[in-house]
Amino acid sequence: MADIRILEGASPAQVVITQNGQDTPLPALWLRARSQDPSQRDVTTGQRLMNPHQLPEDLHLTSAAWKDGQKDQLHLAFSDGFAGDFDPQELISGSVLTEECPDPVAWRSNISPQPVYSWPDLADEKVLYRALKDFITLGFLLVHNTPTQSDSILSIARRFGFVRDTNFGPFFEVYSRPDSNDLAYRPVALGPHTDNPYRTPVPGIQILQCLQNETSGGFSTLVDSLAVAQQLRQENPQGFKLLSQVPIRFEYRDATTKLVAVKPLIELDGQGEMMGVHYSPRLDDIPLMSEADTRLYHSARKRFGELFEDKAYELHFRLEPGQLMMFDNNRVLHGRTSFNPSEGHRQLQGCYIDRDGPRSQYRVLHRKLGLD
Ligand SMILES: O=C(O)CCC(=O)C(=O)O
Repeated sequence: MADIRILEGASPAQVVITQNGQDTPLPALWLRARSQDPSQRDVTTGQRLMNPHQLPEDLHLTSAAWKDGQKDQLHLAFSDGFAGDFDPQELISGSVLTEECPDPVAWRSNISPQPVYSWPDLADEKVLYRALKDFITLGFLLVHNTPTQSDSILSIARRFGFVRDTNFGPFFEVYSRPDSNDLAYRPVALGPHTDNPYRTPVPGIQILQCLQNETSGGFSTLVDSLAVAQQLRQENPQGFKLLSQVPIRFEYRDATTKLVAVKPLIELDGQGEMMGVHYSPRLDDIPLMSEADTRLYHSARKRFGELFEDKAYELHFRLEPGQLMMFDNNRVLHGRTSFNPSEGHRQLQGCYIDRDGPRSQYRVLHRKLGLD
């Protein structure tokens, strides 16, 4: 439990946050920028009206006191002449930068229960909240009993976020046709991959909905790259580092489009934590490196690929008409087994939405359902 204290006798005045018996000083520049005073922040949007970059570098507190002797409002005065009230709870929550979403939980093929929801049930906000929480944690959802009109996928997608239009249109039809502009539109097996690594930004979330499958094949697969990358990092830290540092090139082209992006296969954040992967062996080229570095890179990528195809990590299921999978395209890889179009028609529709849609809805529902 954290607490805000004024450091007795400090000069200049000093406010600290105390946690687990340890004091951490709150710098005047940090405090001043957090002011919620209406002269500093717009009351409706919470957006700042002043530019904290312009504060004097030697800014310090000239006084700190509890307002009216109560510990629910701090009154702080600063050397640039500004003085105002500060809520200690706001300072405590602001002391940790968080996205206000649950942390991801890596999963393998034995994940239980699987996050399966029925579309009509998602009309209930409590169920929707649970589904969003599962999605953020696990990176995927399976939704059954969805409407299957020819453009239902768009209204389904809009339930979760904003649709990302691309050169394939607001949504795309996945059925077998000769000479089509992507291997996804042929009956061949597709190994685990992320979609469109050649775009900037890469589409965040993909929805694939089954409208028809009269064939005995065309099973869907999902693999959590978080679980696979944890394993690779443990087995071969040097290989993991190479995959996260060496940029590779992804390309897509057809008669009217040429998309190219150069980036590492594994994307890390500033703290070295996994953000996601860009993985599509049918679309990538590695840079020219020395013989030795090429072998090292090859062996790391080969092992990564083996793990992606390892059944211990893979969910393997058949999407029936009206069922869909929605997955974080930068985290959860998808694939399908081959099918024989002469057995009958197989048709899926797909579309992309931005990654932040479900996260925004989750936060809004969290507050609305009184869970703050
Ligand atoms: O046909 C499928 O099940 C998946 C197609 C696919 O992987 C894609 O469109 O990216």
